[in-house]
Amino acid sequence: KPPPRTLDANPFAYRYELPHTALVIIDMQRDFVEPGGFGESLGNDVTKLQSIIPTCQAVLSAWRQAGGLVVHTREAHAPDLSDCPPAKRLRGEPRLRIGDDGPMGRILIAGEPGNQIVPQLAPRVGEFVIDKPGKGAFYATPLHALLQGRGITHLVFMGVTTEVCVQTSMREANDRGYDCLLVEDGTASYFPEFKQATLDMVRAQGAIVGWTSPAAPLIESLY
Ligand code: C5J
Repeated sequence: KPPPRTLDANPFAYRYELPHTALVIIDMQRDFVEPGGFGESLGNDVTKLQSIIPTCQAVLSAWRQAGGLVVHTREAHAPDLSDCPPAKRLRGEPRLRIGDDGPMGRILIAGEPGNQIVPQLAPRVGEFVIDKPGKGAFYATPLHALLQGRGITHLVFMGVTTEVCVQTSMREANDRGYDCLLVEDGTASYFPEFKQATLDMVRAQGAIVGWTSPAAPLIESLY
């Protein structure tokens, strides 16, 4: 049995066993990271999210080399929008709504070019790709059953956006009993102050939602 691994994290050390831990990369899809997608249609500067790609690549590469389980998620709706509540589609004043035709295909629809994960972090054969209709990765998806079936108890999160899909997924995971670590430089928001607040709130009160750490000590713990 491989020994448990430990890394310096906030608010205290994070211990995990690789065979019982999954790397979960949230929504690193073109819709949020490239111009012409859902993120930009909501009025956001999407270039803010692109800076984390090299860090995500470094963690993903070390995780793959160590032989850990990898899960990618995408915020995606069925082409007939049967899994998109009208309240979600009609919220706010976006330039393009979910399902509308955009420069990267239909906005936030499964199978469209904009819904694909950025090429630098493209899933490999054997890795899981979860399409999720909500912000949280556990709502209306097979993720919990999949993780339980593989004896996973710990989750390491990266991806976008920190305070929306990443935080929602981490809270869902925490309530289901997973010990969660959020990679500080592997997550980004269109609003840097929201990212900082999220990091602060998840690790407050003795890791009430989970731990945070930079990528470097995590990568070191994998060798
Ligand atoms: C958003 C996400 N921000 N992936 N989705 O709507 O965080």
